Amino acid sequence: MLFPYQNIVVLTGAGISAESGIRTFRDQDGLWENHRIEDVATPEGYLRDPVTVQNFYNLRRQQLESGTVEPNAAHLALAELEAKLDGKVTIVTQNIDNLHEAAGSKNIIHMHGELLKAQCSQTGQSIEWTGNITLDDHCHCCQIPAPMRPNVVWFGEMPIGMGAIHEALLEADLFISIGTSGAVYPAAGFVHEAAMHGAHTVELNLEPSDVESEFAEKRYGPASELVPKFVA
Ligand code: BJW
Repeated sequence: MLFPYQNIVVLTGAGISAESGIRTFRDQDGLWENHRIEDVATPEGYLRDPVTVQNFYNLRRQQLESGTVEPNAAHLALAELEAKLDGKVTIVTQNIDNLHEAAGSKNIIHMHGELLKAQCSQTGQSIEWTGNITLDDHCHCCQIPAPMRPNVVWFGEMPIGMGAIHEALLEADLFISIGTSGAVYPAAGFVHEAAMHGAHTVELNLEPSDVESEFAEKRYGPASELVPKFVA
């Protein structure tokens, strides 16, 4: 049977990359077990202690650049779906890794930023980045060069691409949420928005998320098994 949808929005979270060896945030052994959110994922934390915050992201960037992290069957199945579908697949990812790109997906919105980019702390302008970001790295866009910071969205900051995301949700006939706890807004509200506009909504996760009751259909298990089966 042909996949019976033509406008698909896929929201992904840390759970889709867990089986590729990237730590999630809120699970046992997640990143928030050893770090306080307010220290490493807020603009205030960065202002208080930029070295700790840069280190937190430098270590995660090193992991991505080490060549040991590869897309898993879930990333690959989504890329295959986009390639074969007679329609549109928009991946809205909260992840800052590059595993959707590595799998071959093309239409990706990184709403919480990208680890392999740095941004000017003054203007927000971003550029491709490899290696560590240090306090000595400054931008080329300001008259008085400003420090570079990780190109990520911290609590209290505006997520990236919200206009394009709302547009995609408006048109969607299918909304799939994969590997996200539903603990962080505005992403956790997308299921409601998609359903209001008439999309069928599906949760694929290891366990029920905080917004599980909003979904019309749910399947629980590892993403690498659920996603290829669902999009086949
Ligand atoms: C598996 C698996 C396997 C494991 N297979 N599954 C409304 C109400 C209340 C509060 C707010 C609200 N609106 C905004 C707020 C404030 C705030 C917020 O949400 N606070 C909450 C604490 C309530 N939001 C913000 O500040 C956001 N900005 C904002 O709202 O701007 C204003 C605005 C106004 C109007 C419109 C739009 C905007 C910004 C949020 C920024 C989040 N940043 C982080 C850090 C990014 C950089 C980095 O990576 O370090 O983003 S925090 C962290 O959480 C990261 C993630 O992207 C995000 C979500 O986490 P995720 O991906 O869900 O991971 P986990 O660990 O939570 O869950 C993993 C899941 O996978 C689990 O369910 C597992 O079971 C599952 N899993 N293995 C399948 N193998």
